Amino acid sequence: MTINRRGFVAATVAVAGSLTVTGRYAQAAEFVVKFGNDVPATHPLNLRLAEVAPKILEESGGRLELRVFPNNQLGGDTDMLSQLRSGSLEMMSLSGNILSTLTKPTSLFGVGFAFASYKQVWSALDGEMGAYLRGVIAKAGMHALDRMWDNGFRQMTSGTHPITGPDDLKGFKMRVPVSPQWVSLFKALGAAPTSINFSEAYSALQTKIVDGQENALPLIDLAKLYEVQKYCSFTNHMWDGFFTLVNGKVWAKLPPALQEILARHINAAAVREREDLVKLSQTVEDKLRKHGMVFNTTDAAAFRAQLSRSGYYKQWKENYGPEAWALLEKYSGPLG
Ligand code: X2X
Repeated sequence: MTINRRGFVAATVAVAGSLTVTGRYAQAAEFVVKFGNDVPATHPLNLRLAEVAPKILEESGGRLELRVFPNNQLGGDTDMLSQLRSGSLEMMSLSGNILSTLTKPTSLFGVGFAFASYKQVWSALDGEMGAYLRGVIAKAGMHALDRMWDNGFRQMTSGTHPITGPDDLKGFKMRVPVSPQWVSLFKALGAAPTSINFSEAYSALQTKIVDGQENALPLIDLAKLYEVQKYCSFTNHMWDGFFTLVNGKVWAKLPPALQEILARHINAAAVREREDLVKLSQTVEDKLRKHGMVFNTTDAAAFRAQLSRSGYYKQWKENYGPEAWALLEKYSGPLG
């Protein structure tokens, strides 16, 4: 095998972090689509995107090139979302909870302790609830692909003391993503939440601007949050997932054949990523223990009782309205 100049350049770019695909297509692609996201390059979302990018280029006959920018390289979620809206960024993956700063109902799946299993999650998001939320996103001028990526069931971590129940959260400075749903959830639990983009979360924990954060175990590991956190409490307080968003005008300009290729490959990648995350979850706890993290379990009923007492469920039921709330309870069972 000879390594030609182009091959060398491609390898250098990949090492630099943007998972650019070149290859035997000498000319620039007709459509170059940048895809930004907030998780490390080692996260299954990025590994699966890196796998389908060359397939998209190949199947489109070199017309459509997907360039992936992992790990907040293009800015934090808030920045990327403005770029996506203005059209300077073509695609991104984003938690529906964060997107809800623009499209309120897309945080519906983030209601605290709504989902208890992946079976509930995927029947809701691949079913009627997902279709409803994608409709809301379309009205806001963005196109959401059909299959969401898994970001996992979230657990709380702390640098000061283990969270064993709501009492341990009193006044606790919790980093949460930029989203009214998250702020409301942790306020209702008695904590002092601060909205910080994930791009700044590690340093906020390191400099002790906040005491803790909450995320799924695979991301706690891949983003090395164990370096700046000691305790991990199994709370499963929220499931979170990413929509794949395309700027509405960019989507409309893509010829239908290219839309189909892009959507099919990325939807398939998302479904594989869900399986990857489940597999990772089976081994990651041991790994984090080896890094010195200390684990404890908690009782969901105690947290839920606190949320009911504080009027959290009642408030969100009114906020989302009866139609959306009924759609949530159809999958989660009665809440409140
Ligand atoms: O910001 C987070 O914590 C993250 C990466 O999980 C989300 O995108 C919601």
